[in-house]
Amino acid sequence: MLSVDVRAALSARLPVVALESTIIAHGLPRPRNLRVAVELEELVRSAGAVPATVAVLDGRAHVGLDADQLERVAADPAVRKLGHRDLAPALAAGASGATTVSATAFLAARAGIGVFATGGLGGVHREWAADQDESADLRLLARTGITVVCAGVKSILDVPATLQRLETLGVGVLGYRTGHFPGFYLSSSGHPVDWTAHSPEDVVEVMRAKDALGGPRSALIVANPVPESEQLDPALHDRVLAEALEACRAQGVSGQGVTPFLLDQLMRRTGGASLEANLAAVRGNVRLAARVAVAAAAR
Ligand code: PSU
Ligand code: MN
Repeated sequence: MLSVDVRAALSARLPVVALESTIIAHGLPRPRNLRVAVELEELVRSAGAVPATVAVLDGRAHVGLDADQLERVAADPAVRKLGHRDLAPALAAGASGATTVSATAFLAARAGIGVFATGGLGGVHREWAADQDESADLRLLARTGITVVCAGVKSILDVPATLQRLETLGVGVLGYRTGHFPGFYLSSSGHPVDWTAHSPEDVVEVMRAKDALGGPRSALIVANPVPESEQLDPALHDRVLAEALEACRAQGVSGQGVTPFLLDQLMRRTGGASLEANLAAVRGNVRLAARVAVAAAAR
């Protein structure tokens, strides 16, 4: 279901930016999460684009939420976490849930939205050899034509393995004004990227070339680093990350619970500093996604 605003914008070919809701419902503490959700939508609007936050409410998939719906996603503890594969059972059961990158990208692309902003993508987890935990985000992006602006993948993951998987899956990666893949809380993960875009127009040129080439649909990842002045202190990051991973192992957290658990652990163990870096990254991504959507609509 498209909101009135989103439907009008798409039919007038105005710029629209999709936003995911899992970061709101399960990635940020209440009640700050609602303020952030509202702020992110406002950032899109002030850049001249229309925000389309995606979620499932009472068994209906929504692309674009009104203020009450956004509040429900942020405040209702019954809101589940929905990946792409969870959409059908959630719709059938009349359930409500926040959408991850995989579910958001799927619903947004289906609605005709070309640009999507998030914090960090899911990816290959560090214990992959033991449990094969790899986010459904990667495979869904391998067959969905959408441009995703993110700050890389969360450092709780195995970053080089995730980059390798993206290559295998044929998902394009552009560093935004950087030759390195960002490290989510950190400006750089230390791993190089093959291609760099220097402006929103550069990104749009790649989107155009990709469309002109045709072939199987796949996503384009625009990897936008958090500014160095707003990144988490790298030494603090490395120390608390090791502790959080150990806590996850010790408490036997698995499956969908792993990502929210680790994000929460990092927040507590950095006294909230990881949260500030996370928010700075997301804000930057939302601003850049809006500029890309505006540049794409202008052509
Ligand atoms: N980035 C964040 N916070 C989050 C997520 C990403 O800063 O909460 C969410 C995204 O919705 C992403 C999901 O799609 O985590 C990945 O979860 P999993 O590893 O279970 O696939
Ligand atoms: Mn997982």
